[in-house]
Amino acid sequence: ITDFGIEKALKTLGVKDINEGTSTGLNNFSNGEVLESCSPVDGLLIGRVKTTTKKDYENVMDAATKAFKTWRVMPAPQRGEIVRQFGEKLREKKEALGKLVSYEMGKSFQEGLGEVQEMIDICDFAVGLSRQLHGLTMHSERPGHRMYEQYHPLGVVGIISAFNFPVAVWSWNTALAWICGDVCVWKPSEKAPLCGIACQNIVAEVFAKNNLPEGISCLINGDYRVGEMMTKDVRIPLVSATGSTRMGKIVAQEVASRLGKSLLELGGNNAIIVTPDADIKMTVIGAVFGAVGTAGQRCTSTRRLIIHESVYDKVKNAIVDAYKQLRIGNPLDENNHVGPLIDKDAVKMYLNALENVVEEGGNLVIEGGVLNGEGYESGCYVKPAIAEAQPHYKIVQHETFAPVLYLLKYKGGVENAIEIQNNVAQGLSSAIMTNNLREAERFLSVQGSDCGIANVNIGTSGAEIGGAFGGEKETGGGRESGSDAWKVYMRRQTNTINYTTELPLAQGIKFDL
Ligand code: UN1
Repeated sequence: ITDFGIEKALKTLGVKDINEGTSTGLNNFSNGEVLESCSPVDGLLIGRVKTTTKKDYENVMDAATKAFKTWRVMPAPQRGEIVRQFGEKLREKKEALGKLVSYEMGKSFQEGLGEVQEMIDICDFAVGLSRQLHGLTMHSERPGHRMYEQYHPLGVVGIISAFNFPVAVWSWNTALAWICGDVCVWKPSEKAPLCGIACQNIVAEVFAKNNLPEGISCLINGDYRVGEMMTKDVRIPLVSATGSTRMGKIVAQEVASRLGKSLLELGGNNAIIVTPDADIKMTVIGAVFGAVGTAGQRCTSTRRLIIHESVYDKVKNAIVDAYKQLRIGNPLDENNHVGPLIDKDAVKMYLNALENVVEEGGNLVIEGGVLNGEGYESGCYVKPAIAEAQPHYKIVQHETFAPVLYLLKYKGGVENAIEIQNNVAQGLSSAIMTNNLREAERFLSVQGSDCGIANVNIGTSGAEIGGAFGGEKETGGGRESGSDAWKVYMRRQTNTINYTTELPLAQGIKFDL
């Protein structure tokens, strides 16, 4: 196996053979069982991380709650300065971190770099935002009174992230939470724990240099049992969780039962509508990248193409041709387009999906299958597949986290395509390919897409950090990243101040003593 600079990257990031996977590298080491991280790229062990026990977790929460007391009184623009320094460090380590992301979870190195770029971008966004945590002022109905609202930090924010964006999702949450004055406890995916260690090492350097407690950013490791410590913990007012709808429902119920807040980013079943007025070349680029990028393991991955019957064959042939050009292999090798799936369980789910779609009557136009032999020793490399299917098939209604694309045909007006597109349980991302203004506007209108993201002449994946990111229905309803997503990390307070010597009551109530 060629090294592709992995050893050097691990060294740059301070990732060791055995990593003490808890909060502050200084005195809070983990004592739980050891988690092994094997690369889906070559099947080799990359490193090990100790998991967090209940007792370790208590130490982490002590560090976090203490750190909050220091952090919350620091003016927001000064917190922004710390986030700026964090962004600078990420720029320095972009190549190394992008490489680790690629090696630990299997996305292409280009996409690994893209993910780190999203981290840098959200830091820049957060720095500016640190001077814009605005509330409104309003006119009081009483004379000599002033009324306004302000936003205060919430406290300790819990972050649970998934393997597919093992570093960026954390940063969207944490960069905003930090400038808002919160401290964070992060449980990365147990499938990509070294990415968590690398990020913690980067941020720890920044806090140390500024004489700030590392408890502002805490790391815990392990499976759902460790996540559960946070969902049940009343000291954590907000849990932000990214992952499957199944996981999200459990988190939502746990957190709601103690009346905490949750921010959920769950599954998608994203479609591109291709109308008779679509630019076919753009459609192919958008659809193919959307379906096979990150080996179909983005929550924004394109799963369904809803194509008008009049252009169906043309679009199908163009996409099938493009799939024939795809190179599958080591994602660190920039000649390849598609890397491995995360693990063998994911390969099983992929194979199940192919079996199911055929059982339900679908037709595989690109067959798929698992790759064996030299370069594919990990057993996680699969061929992206395409199936002609019907919208109502169970498997088409389901999010399979793999490169399986379903081709669906629609007849008549764009409203029929929109109906098919909306007729699934999930509501994350959606797109229409058309040069027809009427179709595009209809798609964006109240009668249009019901998703959190609706694009015109762009695919479903690759959202920019400046917009609020998230979706409706089983996607969970949360919004992260840009726009006013910061508000979820703060508590809102309405203040009324009387600067007179009288105490008039609101609503004109007379109460003479
Ligand atoms: C995810 O898959 O969890 O829009 C996030 C995109 C990326 C984020 C995906 N910016 O594809």
